[in-house]
Amino acid sequence: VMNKITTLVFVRRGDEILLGMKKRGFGEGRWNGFGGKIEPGETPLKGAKRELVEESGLVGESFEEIAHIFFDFETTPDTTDCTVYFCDAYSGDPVETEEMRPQWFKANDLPYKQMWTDDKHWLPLVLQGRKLEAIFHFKDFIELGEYTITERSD
Ligand code: 6OG
Repeated sequence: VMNKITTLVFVRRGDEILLGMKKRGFGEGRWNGFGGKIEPGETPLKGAKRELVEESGLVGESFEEIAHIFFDFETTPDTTDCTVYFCDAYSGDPVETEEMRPQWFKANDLPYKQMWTDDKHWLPLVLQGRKLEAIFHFKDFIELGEYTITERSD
């Protein structure tokens, strides 16, 4: 059993959110924030910053931790631990990379049908300013089973 430690960053610009269309690998064909597995010796924050540059070309200057999510799948023994951040200050312009094609979306009109099926349950809450702790049990890589979302008080 492996626990993958990952990060996920949602860059905000006014009432818009930058998402990337994942062009290859895990999550291919879906819009998501930018992120991936952290490297040995790296903190989640450092990993988040590195993945954001690698996948979007943006250098993030402020990160706010907004959620901590566990994902597991009935079809594999592996679990994913994901620390989620908002990034509200950055430099550079989004560039398409081999992994991701970036695009700005209105925060109140995100393409949930082309995102992971958990996102519509928790992203609207963090966009309202809540901080969350959540667990999502997936039946496979598409169908979501049970989940719990709790609000963090800190
Ligand atoms: P690599 O393993 O390709 O990074 N991730 C998920 N994001 C959402 N919204 N829902 C899920 O439901 C996810 N599972 C993984 C974490 C994978 C990236 O995808 C995120 C990482 O940012 C199952 O390096």
